[in-house]
Amino acid sequence: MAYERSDSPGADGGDALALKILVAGGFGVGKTTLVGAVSEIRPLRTEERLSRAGELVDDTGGVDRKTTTTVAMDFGRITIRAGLSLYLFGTPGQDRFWFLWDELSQGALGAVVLADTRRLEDCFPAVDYFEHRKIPFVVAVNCFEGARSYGARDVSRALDLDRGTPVVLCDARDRDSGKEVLIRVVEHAGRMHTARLLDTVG
Ligand SMILES: Nc1nc2c(ncn2[C@@H]2O[C@H](COP(=O)(O)OP(=O)(O)OP(=O)(O)O)[C@@H](O)[C@H]2O)c(=O)[nH]1
Ligand SMILES: [Mg+2]
Repeated sequence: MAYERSDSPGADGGDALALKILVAGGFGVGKTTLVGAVSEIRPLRTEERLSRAGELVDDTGGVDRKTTTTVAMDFGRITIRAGLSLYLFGTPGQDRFWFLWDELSQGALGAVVLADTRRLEDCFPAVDYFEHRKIPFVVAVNCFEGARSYGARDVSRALDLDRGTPVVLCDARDRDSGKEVLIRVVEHAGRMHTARLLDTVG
């Protein structure tokens, strides 16, 4: 189920709608940061310290000053407008937690794939994952300082995305920027789901 109706009323007095959105992408790309920046509730986090033992398996190359990593998920909530809120589920970034993705993606309306242009290839698995499962997604480039800036078109080409897949630039630490990304996901997912519906009836 991609959404649920909650008991609290929406602006027009109708039921409020709560949609599930995943925030995915490679290790250390800013998923936990994004969920924390936009969430109106204190986000649920499952961070563990990156340990010396983990250095052998945790790929910290290119990720500066990172001391913790997500081991299960992030959870947050944001109201997009009266009557429409999003439940955000941030995925763990490391390969060894892949087994959690199927569970987390159950019932998701759409997803954000966060990307870092210094390590663009790290988001290939997330892109593949959502493409195969036909879960609508947008690619959000988290613009770290010091990273060369690329246009949305370059990123789209480098990732070999379908033409309709939106690419947006963002700052995962900034609430408005994060909210903008989430609005794009909802719009894109809405278009994709409508097109599929028309396909099945037509
Ligand atoms: N300069 C800069 N630093 C950022 C930005 N986003 C995140 N960071 C930092 O980058 C590091 C990684 O952020 P996280 O949010 O933990 O990344 P993650 O994708 O959740 O990582 P995993 O769960 O371990 O895969 C943290 O030290 C953040 O403070 C950004 O936009 N700019
Ligand atoms: Mg994280």
